[in-house]
Amino acid sequence: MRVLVTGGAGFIGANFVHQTVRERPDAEVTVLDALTYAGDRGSLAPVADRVTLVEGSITDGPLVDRLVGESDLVVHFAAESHNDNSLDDPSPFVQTNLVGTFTLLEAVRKHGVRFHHISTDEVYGDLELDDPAKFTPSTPYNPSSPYSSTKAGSDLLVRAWVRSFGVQATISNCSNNYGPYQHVEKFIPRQITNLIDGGRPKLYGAGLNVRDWIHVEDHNSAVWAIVEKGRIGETYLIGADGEKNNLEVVQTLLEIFGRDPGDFEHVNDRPGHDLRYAIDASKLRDELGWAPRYTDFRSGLEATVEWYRANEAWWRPAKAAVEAKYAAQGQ
Ligand code: NAD
Ligand code: TDX
Repeated sequence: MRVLVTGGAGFIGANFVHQTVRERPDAEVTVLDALTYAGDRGSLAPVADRVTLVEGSITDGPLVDRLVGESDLVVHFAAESHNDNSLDDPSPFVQTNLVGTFTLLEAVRKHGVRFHHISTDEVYGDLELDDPAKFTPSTPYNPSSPYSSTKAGSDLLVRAWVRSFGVQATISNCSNNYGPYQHVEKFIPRQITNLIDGGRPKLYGAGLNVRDWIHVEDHNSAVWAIVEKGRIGETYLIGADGEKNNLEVVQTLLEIFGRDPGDFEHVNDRPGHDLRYAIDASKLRDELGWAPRYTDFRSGLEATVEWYRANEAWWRPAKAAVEAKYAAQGQ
């Protein structure tokens, strides 16, 4: 099977490529990635002999048309993915997340290629901290940020291309991922690398916002389950019942590093900061028989800390500029 992975040099896409190469010897993998600040050729180095990396943008119609025409399946991870950046400059979010997804949809429509669209739980907005409810596939869309609104728009494009043009597509909306190869701008790698450097974790506001953490390997095994067994046109929510507030995550990291549980800083909050995300993944579990394997958050976090300790050469080049940008925002 010829698989085109967009955004395969980013965090989740690179882990997807590693998992695919490891578990599916007959898959021929091509990655289309613009190698923005978030993409790193080095993330694919361990599988370079099994993967063709094409440097280019999903907004490039002729390139996308050619690559899709040579594929049996497209798994679409490429996106501008960081909320804080979308508050600074929304324009690449509109280009990549909306125009890029549109460009891919036109190509899969023309060539009749199976398409899986990777999206986020943030399209549903947020939940109250004391609300027992979780997001389900019927929760109304209510995105808060330029990032999540462009992801919501891209989901709606996919749904419309399924209904209007019979495109063979599925959608997944996943909760917050953690694991190897995540950019140091994101919450968990930022705090791990601060701690490796002897610094303090930085909590936005009071640190009470809740995220529903899932290991990236579990996200990607769910994607394969949907690609192989999901019903065309359906949306599946991916989550592993991993709700934690940001303060709890920071305190677990401090414990892993043998530091004092109070040794963190409160910094400026994110404007419009979503309070809580929580996923009801029962459709995925019941219909497709999927289950997560990384159910112990603390040991998943310990393994992730070990990965960042062992792979300083991978993250170090980006660290100073990320911290300078945050410092300019009081974060
Ligand atoms: P990331 O920022 O680490 O990686 C994005 C990748 O896309 C990078 O390699 C980048 O170079 C590439 N890219 C950006 N613009 C491109 C363009 N125009 N053309 C081609 N490539 C381009 O993101 P991630 O965290 O790996 O997220 C991957 C996908 O998963 C995104 O669609 C995101 O919305 C979704 N998602 C992420 C999470 C999470 O917790 N990180 C959770 C749910 C869903
Ligand atoms: O230094 C920090 N301190 C802090 O308290 C950073 C960088 C973040 N935070 C908070 C903000 C959020 O409540 O931690 C939480 C997680 O922040 P991010 O890692 O920026 O993730 P989030 O905004 O929740 O979005 C992520 O999950 C859903 C991904 O970046 C998205 O791509 C995905 O769609």
